[in-house]
Amino acid sequence: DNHTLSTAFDSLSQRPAAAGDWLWIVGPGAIGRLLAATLAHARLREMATQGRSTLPNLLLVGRRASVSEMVTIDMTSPEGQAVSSEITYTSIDQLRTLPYPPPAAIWLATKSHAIESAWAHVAPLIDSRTPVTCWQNGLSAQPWLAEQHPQLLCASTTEGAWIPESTALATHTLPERLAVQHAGHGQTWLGTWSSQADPASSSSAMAAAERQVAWLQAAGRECDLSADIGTRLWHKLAVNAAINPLVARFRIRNGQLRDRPFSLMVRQAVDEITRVLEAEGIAPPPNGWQALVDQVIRATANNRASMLQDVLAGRTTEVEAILGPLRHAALRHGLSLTDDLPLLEQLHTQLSSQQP
Ligand code: KPL
Repeated sequence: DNHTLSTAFDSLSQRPAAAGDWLWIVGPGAIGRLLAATLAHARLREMATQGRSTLPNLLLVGRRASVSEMVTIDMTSPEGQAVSSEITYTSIDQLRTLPYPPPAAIWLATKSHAIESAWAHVAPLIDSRTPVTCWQNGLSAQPWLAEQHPQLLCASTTEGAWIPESTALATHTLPERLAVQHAGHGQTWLGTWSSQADPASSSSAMAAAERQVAWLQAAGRECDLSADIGTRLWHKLAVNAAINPLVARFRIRNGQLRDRPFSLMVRQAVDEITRVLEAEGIAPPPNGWQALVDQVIRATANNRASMLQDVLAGRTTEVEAILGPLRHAALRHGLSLTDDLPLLEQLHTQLSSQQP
């Protein structure tokens, strides 16, 4: 039971009992580090000022073994302020052998293509009522996980974060200090995946979403509930699909998309994306897709987009999670990949052939 598990856990770690709920954050990449550091810092601040905290204990979970049970995340804010937080860490292989208390919630912050393997480790350790939140880009992890687990929440965020070169994921053992650069403040939306699920499970999923929004707000992040997270995810996918494949293919920073010939390619990509989203019945943003994409390019001009970073580091890219759902939607609606999406199709072929 919970009590025995937490007692065993505390005697193993020789630390005083950590009262309260546990949140597992699976995936110590840029977003996982940003989320973990943000919540850990806010929890410490609440503890110091109020003697208690509404925020959960955190367990960061990754593929790699670490030398110690605690890791330090060094987060630098967009304004250049540095904050360090100590966080409990375990490798995903050890999750099943260490007697951690069952989590109150799980945030899956892996890359989209790592979701199945992460889930294979996590699923046997939780019950069907545990709320699980998908933080993945694109729209392939979410529908897959919805088939596996009823209590599914999804997050969509425009927070920007990257991992400085020196602590990138190169070594076999996780370093004791993990850096993350919070590149820009953004907005996060959280919602339940399916409102058509059975009413009991969807109302508890909604309560879980409200609670998680409150955690992020208490930590000072812009975060709101979304009644239609599916549409939010399509909107982010549309922006990612217009930017990421092009900058990854041509190895350029986002801002270079404003110059010819790339600006013409962005226009064509946006036209192709618009065709699919119209067929799919996704309402455009108030000023249209092109204006939204131009605005994101302007705001992130200096960025190396995530897909470019993956290409440069020789990692698997999220091309399937981002272009896959558009291609599948196009086919569902009777569009032709070669005639209606020629540029996206070409980028998909080129980038898929480069996957390690
Ligand atoms: O989200 C992004 C990414 O890098 O994946 C964009 C919006 C393209 C900004 O770089």
